[in-house]
Amino acid sequence: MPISSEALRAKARSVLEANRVGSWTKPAPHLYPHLWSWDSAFIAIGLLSFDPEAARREYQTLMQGQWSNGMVPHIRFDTSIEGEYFPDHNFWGCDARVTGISNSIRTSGILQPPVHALAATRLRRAGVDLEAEDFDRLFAWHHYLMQVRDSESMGGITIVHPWESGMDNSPRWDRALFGYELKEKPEYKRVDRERVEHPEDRPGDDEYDRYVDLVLRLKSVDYRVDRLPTDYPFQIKDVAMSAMFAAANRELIPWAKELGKNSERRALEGYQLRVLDQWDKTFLSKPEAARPWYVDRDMVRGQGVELFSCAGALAVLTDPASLEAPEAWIEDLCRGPFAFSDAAKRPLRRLVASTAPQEREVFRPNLYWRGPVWINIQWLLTQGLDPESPIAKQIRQSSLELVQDVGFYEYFDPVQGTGHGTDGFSWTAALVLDWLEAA
Ligand code: 9WN
Repeated sequence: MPISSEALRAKARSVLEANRVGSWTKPAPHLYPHLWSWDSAFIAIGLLSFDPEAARREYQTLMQGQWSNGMVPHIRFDTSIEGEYFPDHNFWGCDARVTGISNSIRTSGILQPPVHALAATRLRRAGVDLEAEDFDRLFAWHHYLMQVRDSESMGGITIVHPWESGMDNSPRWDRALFGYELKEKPEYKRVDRERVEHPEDRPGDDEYDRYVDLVLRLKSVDYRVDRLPTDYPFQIKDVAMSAMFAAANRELIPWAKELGKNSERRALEGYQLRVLDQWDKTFLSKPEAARPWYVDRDMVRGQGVELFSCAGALAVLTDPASLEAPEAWIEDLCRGPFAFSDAAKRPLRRLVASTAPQEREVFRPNLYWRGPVWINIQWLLTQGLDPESPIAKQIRQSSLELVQDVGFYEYFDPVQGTGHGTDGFSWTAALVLDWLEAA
């Protein structure tokens, strides 16, 4: 079906406007009432198409949550509201003693994927005036990721909680999450399931028990990942996060040059080499396989997390030596492990599901990161591919058609072709705007 660009653009814009709270934007009207890190980076990119000044404010509000150690936290809370989201800022307990920044800014104690430099670069290319201080913040963020989250110098970012990945209940985490004994069921009350049409599309209580247990363990060391006890059960080098890091880090190098920041430039070049030189050693699944595939590395168990998920496909952002033709590779994956059965109601043949349909035991087409198609993943894939290639055009076109037909949902069931999670989802709108702008 042809895309009606003007109508889609107007609807996308109204989604972002409806979710706007002063200088920043909620990911969704009811389910997510605070500022989320990678959401706001995507939102800033979308805002560029109609309000560059709002894009700058969004981006800077997000980055002002940065801790004094460089970490950009996954949530910056709106402290004027209470009880609308669990866990709230009181539960996290990240006050100035923990964050090293003013008590007037309350955040969570973990991170999300480092797409921030991608957003900053897009803003700068569009003529938004970012300052040297904005560069310094990004540099401190990348330095933190390499120093604290890659303390072994393996060239990959370690996450310590599934929420850090942004792909919370992905089956990638099942073994690590359920592979340790939960000594005591934590006390808490979740509110997310009251805020969606289909509560069964959200992660289960078993998962939440462990999400909360991990938060409590992290809280006991003031979220200092460099001080985690040796028995901390969830430590995984995240292949998607590391690919996003490499793509974002690459963008920072010319900015450092432009500012004449030579020691920072050298450090960033060093980070880039660290990731690229060791990419295959850290993430390549089976070196002898005809088709390369990339998986997370479980640092506790010392093994790869063998699974076909969208995370491995995001290697296109990194440009590793083992990946000769990323476009042909994605085409091949879409015909192989990511192919949908012929019974699928929608022609989503060129979209990459969060978990590959071939992973029959764990694939659930409507359940969050266990199968649905997410728009930010399709967008990230298109950033790593030649924009003129047929596959990049197909991913973009199929995504736009899906949103046009179904709505601005959080995620989409690729078998039924239906929208799930929350409606009015900001990054779906933002990235649609960006694609329309680029067309
Ligand atoms: C936990 C806001 C966030 C996204 C994540 C998505 C979901 C939160 C939740 O919503 O996670 O951080 O409560 O489920 O998984 O990617 O950033 O949209």
